[in-house]
Amino acid sequence: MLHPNYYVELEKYNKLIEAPNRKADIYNGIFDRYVNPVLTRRHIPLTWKYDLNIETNPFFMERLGVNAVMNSGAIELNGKFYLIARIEGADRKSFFGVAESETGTSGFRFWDYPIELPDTCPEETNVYDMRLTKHEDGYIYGVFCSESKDTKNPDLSAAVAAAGIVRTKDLKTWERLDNLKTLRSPQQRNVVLHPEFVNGKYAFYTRPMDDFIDTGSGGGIGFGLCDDITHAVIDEELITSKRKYHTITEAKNGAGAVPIKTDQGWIHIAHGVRNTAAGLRYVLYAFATDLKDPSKVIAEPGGVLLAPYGKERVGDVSNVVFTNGAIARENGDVYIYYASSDTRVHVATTTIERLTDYVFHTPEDKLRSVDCVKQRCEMIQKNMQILNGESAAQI
Ligand code: M1P
Repeated sequence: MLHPNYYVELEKYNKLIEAPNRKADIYNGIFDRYVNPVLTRRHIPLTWKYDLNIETNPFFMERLGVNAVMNSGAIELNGKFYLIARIEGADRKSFFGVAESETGTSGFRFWDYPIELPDTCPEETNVYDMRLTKHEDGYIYGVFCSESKDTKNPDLSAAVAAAGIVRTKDLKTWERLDNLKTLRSPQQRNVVLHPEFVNGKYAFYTRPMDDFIDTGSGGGIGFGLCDDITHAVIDEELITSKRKYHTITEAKNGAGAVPIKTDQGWIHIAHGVRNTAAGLRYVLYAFATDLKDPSKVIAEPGGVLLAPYGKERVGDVSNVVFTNGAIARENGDVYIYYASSDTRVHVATTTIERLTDYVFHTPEDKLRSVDCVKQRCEMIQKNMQILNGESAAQI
């Protein structure tokens, strides 16, 4: 028999999902943040957490709790917005669920069941952070981190990260392909499939790393080509956006959303990581690559595109924003889905026109204080001339 508390909790759940969202009153001219997150652990359907039967669950307890909903792949299909969220159970294992919305800024509702990926990899312990690519070959690909215990290392926490690959046409039926093999990098995370063929091959953004946490000798976001997506092997990885000393990417960086095609180049929204006394700080940054050669960086604004702000700064892994999904619509609107502090998912909206202006006209990082302050003073000086001209005109 159904527990009566179900209806009490259902009312709260529906109220949460039906709550409207609105733009936050924070201005930077680049994008708008929204007041409410679009997905949290409270968005998880009750049926995923509770045993609804009063006989087997008399106290209406959460039997299978959910800790967080975060890093989400994003795609638009038939005018609707879909997020493939990373859902972390109370048991620390992550899995994927599809949430659907009409507006992209509110009303995200999970489908009835989470995704059950084909179990082709017996050593795989954890899966997370799926990037969704609508590829020109007609499939939608999901590339995610497939994590296993490092059995060669006696440290209990030692793990190996690889890129798992699935494909689908409808987000319902998933075919699992072989994990990506990168012959020169022992570990991979933050791998993204480029939406178009490059020189007739599948192209991946990679993140070469020597270790599970430290990228070590990995110099930044990699790029590699492969012939066969069903047994994907990359021999050589070129470095596109490089890690640089005393910048937001010093400790590591990684590809985020699938690059957005514009008239002037591919726009990438990635994450950069620096180390601080309070631990790693993750922020989003953007850069553009050449339309014909997407490995070639043609514009890289200095500094942060989006950093953790206010409540976003606190969560399971504080001081983190992370994206693995953005939707660019035909009308030019762009929805950037980003998680804060490995705990919840937000949206920021902008347009292709604004993003292009940001990427191509924001000054680059001059890398040294003396040059950075000079860069700023030059802008101030021009502004002073404009302001003085205005005041003179008013006299
Ligand atoms: O905890 C912050 C992020 O850490 C990892 O990112 P990266 O591989 O760049 O360090 C990922 O595990 C990501 O899921 C997580 O949000």
